[in-house]
Amino acid sequence: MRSKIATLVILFSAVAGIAGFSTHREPAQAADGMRTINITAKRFSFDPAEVTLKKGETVKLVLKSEDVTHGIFVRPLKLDQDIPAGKSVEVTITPQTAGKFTAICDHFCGVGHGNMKMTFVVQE
Ligand SMILES: [Cu+2]
Repeated sequence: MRSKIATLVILFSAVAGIAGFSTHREPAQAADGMRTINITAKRFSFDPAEVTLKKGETVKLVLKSEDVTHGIFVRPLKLDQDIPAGKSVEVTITPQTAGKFTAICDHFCGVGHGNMKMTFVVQE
């Protein structure tokens, strides 16, 4: 009787393994090897307020809005992306110029919209 149960357990584990019900998960970053940076937009700021990048390094930005639709615009980084209300979007950027760049929210989001900014520092 005991060995029957053991066989069933082993069988179930094998089937579950084949079906991909494994509890082991690789971190998302390992899939494409890109550094991922999370930025949260919320009336009327970005968090973090400053992000440091490396010239020539492609990074994935995961942009999330916790309230209304925002935008993020930095011309020198060729970044111009809407961040839909309550959602996340992913974009990849590869900075080509070192420097300090100000990102602005370019989707009207309320009275503090004009001051909704963050900084990207691109190191040589
Ligand atoms: Cu805004």
